[in-house]
Amino acid sequence: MSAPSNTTPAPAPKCPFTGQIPAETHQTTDDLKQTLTTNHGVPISDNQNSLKAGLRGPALLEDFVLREKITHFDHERIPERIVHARGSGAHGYFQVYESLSDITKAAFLQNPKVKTEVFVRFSTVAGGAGSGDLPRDVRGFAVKFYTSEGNYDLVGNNIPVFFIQDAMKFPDLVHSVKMEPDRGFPQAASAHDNFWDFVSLSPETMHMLMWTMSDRAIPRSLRMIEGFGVHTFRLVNAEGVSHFVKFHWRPKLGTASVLWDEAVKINGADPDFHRRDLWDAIQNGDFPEWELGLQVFDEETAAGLDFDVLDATKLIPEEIIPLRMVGKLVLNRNVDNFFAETEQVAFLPSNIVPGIEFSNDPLLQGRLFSYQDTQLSRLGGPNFHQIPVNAPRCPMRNFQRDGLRQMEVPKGRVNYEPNSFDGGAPRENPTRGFVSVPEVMDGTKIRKRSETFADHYSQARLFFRSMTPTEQTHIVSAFAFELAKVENKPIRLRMLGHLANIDADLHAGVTDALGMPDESESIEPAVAPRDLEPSPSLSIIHKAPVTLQGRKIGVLVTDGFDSTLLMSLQQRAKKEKAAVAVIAPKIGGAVDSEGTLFEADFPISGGPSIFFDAVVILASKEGANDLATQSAAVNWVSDAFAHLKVIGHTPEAQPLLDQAGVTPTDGILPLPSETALSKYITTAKKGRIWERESALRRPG
Ligand code: HDE
Repeated sequence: MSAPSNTTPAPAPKCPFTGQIPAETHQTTDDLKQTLTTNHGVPISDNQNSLKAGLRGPALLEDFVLREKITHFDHERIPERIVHARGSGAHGYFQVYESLSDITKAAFLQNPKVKTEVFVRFSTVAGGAGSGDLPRDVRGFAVKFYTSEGNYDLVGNNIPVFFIQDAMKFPDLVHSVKMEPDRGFPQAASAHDNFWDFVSLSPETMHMLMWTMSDRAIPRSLRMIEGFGVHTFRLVNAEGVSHFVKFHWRPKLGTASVLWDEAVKINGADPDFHRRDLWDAIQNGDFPEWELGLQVFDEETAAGLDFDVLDATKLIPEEIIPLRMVGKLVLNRNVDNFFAETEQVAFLPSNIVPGIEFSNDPLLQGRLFSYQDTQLSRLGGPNFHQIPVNAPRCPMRNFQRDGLRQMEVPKGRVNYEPNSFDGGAPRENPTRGFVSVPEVMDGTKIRKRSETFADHYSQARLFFRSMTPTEQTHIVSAFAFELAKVENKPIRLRMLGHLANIDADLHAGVTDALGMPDESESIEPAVAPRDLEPSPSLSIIHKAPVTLQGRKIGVLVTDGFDSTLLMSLQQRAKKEKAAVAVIAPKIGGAVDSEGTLFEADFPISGGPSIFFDAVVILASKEGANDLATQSAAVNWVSDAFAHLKVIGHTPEAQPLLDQAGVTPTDGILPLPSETALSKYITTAKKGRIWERESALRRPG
């Protein structure tokens, strides 16, 4: 049994006579229910001292209390996930809008009144468990549905395609992106030789690279990422009719990203930026929500597409097969214990339920084996399904027995089937049990890739050409940044050759940003790329919602500030479901023009403007003049400007703005009085001022 948790820290115990904190602190109790015990329940009398031979003598081997405590501590860490090691999880539920019985018999997709419990874990891929939240990386989006017919795991990413087409290449892909084996760096970064060497030798990675070099790989919040099942799956209805399906998660708050310069700075200022944001939102009752969208299509439609639906490096544009929105996912409960739940959760793409099936995607087929296998070493044996976060919520019975970490005590003589001893023992169920779609299989045993997988450039080109000019510039910059970190020039030149095959402007942009105009290697594509119809739905900026919901406004105040403006802003932000944080020169707060102290949420150094979506500077004349001499305050403002944020400011703040190089352009809004706040809110709802960027930053 674990000790009761205390959320408010108690003051250190003091001696009642002297008032001093004693040299050794013993917090004792007479209540057996509150008594500390060993793992085996033996009450502990002293939790501060080991058993010794004399006060100053050596420790005794018989001190079972010490040995148990230390042994447990020594094994507190389990092997971290080889990929997706850094993650954040939460509980919630999923609910369909209407019965999906036309396409699937899955029990949890039948009744709109049923809320199916879920556990969701978001993750980065390349970094270790202690790495920062904002590397340029794919995000994992794994959902475990505890359905009435067993656990269904939809283990997806925030990008709809993947680097490779066949599971055989996965260990090489992961080895190449992880820290280089001789030197042990870089951590959580694809910007190094090994990664670009591997991908430039694997043209199938080109489409995915366009996504990872785009803003999708640096999300603003886990609450603002899309999710995708990536592979093609099957849905099967009660009549046995099967359809192909692609799964999509759409965040209610819209999809949003940070800028690369922000990502770099956030990683330093708050490496837990995403984890904290998710935790805080749930804690505050702002439950993150996603809609589940399906692209459902039959074999004939699949055959008519100009790529193979079994190829995970391809997507089906929504403009070709629109999404059917079928239900919602709500995360409404933080974990009670990070290790027990987020760390020990075991997702298995092989966890499916009647009504949902796999396809022959060779990447998916490899995953069906890998995840089960991984859990054996990560969670110490075959009984990891008994860990509470992994256990099905519906009854589970079979004759699998024993093994490491067996937590259950199965009763009775019979541990096999068929048996004639126990009429009540579990038996197979031909009608309700899982039956696979009787797909005809007839092929030669072969180790080869299908030619229908050979076009590696057309969809990469489609993606680039579907972006707004701003997003294209960011992609160019990301390639330039990453390739500039590649020390071996031939790797850079090889990669530039691929970019030339994708798009001439992309190639020109990157070569120009690198200062390497005419040196690319020429790469002969296996299949010549085609010009496909652009898909605007792939652009984040194109479909950005006009909203402040879930966003955060940072308000910088100084002594003598006008608190009516602050309070009015707080009210308006609340109406928009946005949060406001107060930043003052010191954490103690600032005194307004009436002499009232307002506590701060952050001091300037601890609350840089990179944490916020829009900012306001409520400085008095003296306050602004003073802050104009302080680099932290000047950076706060110049960063907000360079990161294209809407900046509201009192006229008195002008000296600080001048010092920060803020020029009076779009999105710089003076706030002489409360009435100007409406315009501020309307402008901030539109998000960043993208038009500002070209004057401030060149690609590279
Ligand atoms: Fe994974 N992947 N993966 N993966 N993956 C793991 O499983 C693997 C792939 C994804 O929050 C591991 O339990 C292989 C695609 C997520 O716990 C491991 C292949 C997609 C998570 C593994 C892939 C994913 C993982 C590591 C190629 C998107 C984190 C620990 C055949 C559709 C789940 C673990 C969590 C985790 C293997 C490719 C998503 C090693 C062999 C494609 C979200 O088993």
